[in-house]
Amino acid sequence: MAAERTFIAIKPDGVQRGLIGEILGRFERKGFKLIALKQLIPSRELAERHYGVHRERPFFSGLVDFITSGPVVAMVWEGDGVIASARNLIGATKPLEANPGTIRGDLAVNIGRNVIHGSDGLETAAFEIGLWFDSSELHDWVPSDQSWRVES
Ligand code: IDP
Ligand code: MG
Repeated sequence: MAAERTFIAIKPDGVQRGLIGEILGRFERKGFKLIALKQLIPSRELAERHYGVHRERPFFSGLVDFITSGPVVAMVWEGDGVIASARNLIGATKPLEANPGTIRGDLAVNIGRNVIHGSDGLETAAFEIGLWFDSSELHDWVPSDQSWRVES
């Protein structure tokens, strides 16, 4: 069975606030494997497709304005249970309700500036990875210390 993968993006507020290293470090230290990483300013079309499920919501156009306003750091992380675990590392959508110890709980105060995105399920993850990355940008590899994290 193919290993589980999720799409994670540091939003423009996280990049502008200098939180890239802090956020990457949390995923690295947890023990997940980085499969892809790039910085880009998303086009409006990409942002609208990414947030397509929220198209009818009142905050949609503001959300698209924000996510296209500057560089985003887009990533794919891999590991058993990574989709749900990443959501736990990220914390609740409303930063004031996110638990301390989570990225949003520790680093954000506002729902419209909540620093990071993470896929919310298997189908969404596959859709978002395909939307943001070409398959040639995904790199499988074996970390040299893998046996110290995962039983073989
Ligand atoms: P998620 O990012 O935790 O998965 P979603 O409900 O999928 O949360 O919403 C997507 C993004 O839309 C949120 O991360 C947040 O930035 C923004 N958002 C959601 N609800 C609101 C709102 O009520 N006002 C403003 N922005 C919102
Ligand atoms: Mg969501």
